[in-house]
Amino acid sequence: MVKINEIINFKDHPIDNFDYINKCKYKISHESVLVLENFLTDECLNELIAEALKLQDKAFYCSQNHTIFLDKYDKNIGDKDPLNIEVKSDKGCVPHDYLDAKSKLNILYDSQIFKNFLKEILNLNNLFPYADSLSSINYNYYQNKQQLGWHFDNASFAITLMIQASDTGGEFQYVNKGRNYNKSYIDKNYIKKILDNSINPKTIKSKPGTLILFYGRNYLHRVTPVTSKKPRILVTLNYNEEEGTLLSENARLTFFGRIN
Ligand SMILES: O=C(O)CCC(=O)C(=O)O
Ligand SMILES: [Fe+2]
Repeated sequence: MVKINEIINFKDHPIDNFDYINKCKYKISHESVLVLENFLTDECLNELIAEALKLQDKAFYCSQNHTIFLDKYDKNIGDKDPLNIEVKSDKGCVPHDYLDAKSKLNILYDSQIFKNFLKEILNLNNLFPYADSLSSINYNYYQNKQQLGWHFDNASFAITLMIQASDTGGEFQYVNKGRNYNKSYIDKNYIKKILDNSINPKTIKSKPGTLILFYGRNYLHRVTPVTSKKPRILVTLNYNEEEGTLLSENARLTFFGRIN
């Protein structure tokens, strides 16, 4: 059986250590994101790169325009309202059911040590997989010219694992102001400035093996267009606080091209 220390680089990231957990908690609460470089062992990263390349031709590519809330443009509102401005997203996605049961991603995703770490850092009571067979773990492929437009996630937090960086472009950008979901607060002027490119967002250029945690429902974020032949490949590890959650059929059709 594969042990979790064959997957996670415990030397740099002792995720079951009290002091390390507190350091991570401090970071995410002060900087809004937590970036853990070299999170995976070299052996695991190499295996995941091979798996990602093997599954690449199974990716479903979607191209869509959407608002920052991932909604459709509402012609009754018009484009003066920043919440109704359209941006473009196109990327490929491999759903969970294409992964081998023995994939190290499944072992990491189900690992109690890893889930306890996430619960501590993100102050969550529970973490459950999606109840559908597609949405829990996804490989995402951003080919040349592909991007993810500015958006807020529907889920409160996001966990990503970089597998392969593009040579150029494909940068993760975010701002940590503009919305407080729990307080129903949204700053339209600030959002307009982001969409106009008149505010410089923060940029993270992550290397393969980097784990990123961020509050995607409160912080507007995007991935800039890839400008190299080499695609950007990234895994999203998607959990829910409630047991039995399904990704909506509409979202499954959009991102995976099928419902089950
Ligand atoms: O690809 C990334 O780095 C971010 C992905 C993301 O924001 C999303 O899937 O909602
Ligand atoms: Fe997102």
